[in-house]
Amino acid sequence: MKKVFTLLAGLMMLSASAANLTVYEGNATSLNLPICSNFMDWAPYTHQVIYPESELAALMGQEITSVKYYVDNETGSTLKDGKVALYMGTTTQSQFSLDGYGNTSFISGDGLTKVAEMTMTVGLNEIEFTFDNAWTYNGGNIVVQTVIEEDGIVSGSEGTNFLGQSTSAAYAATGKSTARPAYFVPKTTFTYGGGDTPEPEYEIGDVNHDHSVSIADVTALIDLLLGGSEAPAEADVNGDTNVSIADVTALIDMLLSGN
Ligand SMILES: [Ca+2]
Ligand SMILES: [Ca+2]
Repeated sequence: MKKVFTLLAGLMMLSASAANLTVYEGNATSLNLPICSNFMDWAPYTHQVIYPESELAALMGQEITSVKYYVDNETGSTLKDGKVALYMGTTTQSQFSLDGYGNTSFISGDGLTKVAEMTMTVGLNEIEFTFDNAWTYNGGNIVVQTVIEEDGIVSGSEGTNFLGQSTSAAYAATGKSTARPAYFVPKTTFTYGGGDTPEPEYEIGDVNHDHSVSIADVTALIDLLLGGSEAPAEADVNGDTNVSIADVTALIDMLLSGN
């Protein structure tokens, strides 16, 4: 009976619910990234941030469904209105490089996908872009681009302070006609895993998970029964929801019959 529960628990764990990955937690602040509210009336003012692959292991193969940023309201900042679009993509660049004039180049927008847009409102502590369609991450450095899409009203010089980390290398760039490197990365939460985690697929009888059914699986199954260790679903060869000596017989029959 214990083995049945083990099998059921294993199957239930394959369906994952949404999870979060937060990167660049810190108390440094920026008026320019991820969205520069002082240029909220200067569409299409653009911001790009690179997130190196080394920070993103938890996201591998996952569907990302939102990106969230954090406002430092303790500095009394205000968030200007205006519509902002958010794009996701990957890049081989690990940072932005300087040209001889202190400028840089944006990563081409051609490979970026627009996933969300929202109108900024005053007083938010967190700004979360919920994606219209999930964006699947399959490795590489992520680039997130925000673009002021429709002008809002900007009065005075007050801006929105976002929390994050200062950096020595340029992981970000901002600008309109000219891209300038920036030495700040915003605290960012990626929400992922809205769908089911893909199940590894093994044939029934492939007890040792080497993607073939052979005499080695008989040995593995016997070891497993003698050792009392947790049985994979594939070990239930006869399909009676229990893993027992009867499955050894069923597996040998299967091998002998060539099915
Ligand atoms: Ca096998
Ligand atoms: Ca069985």
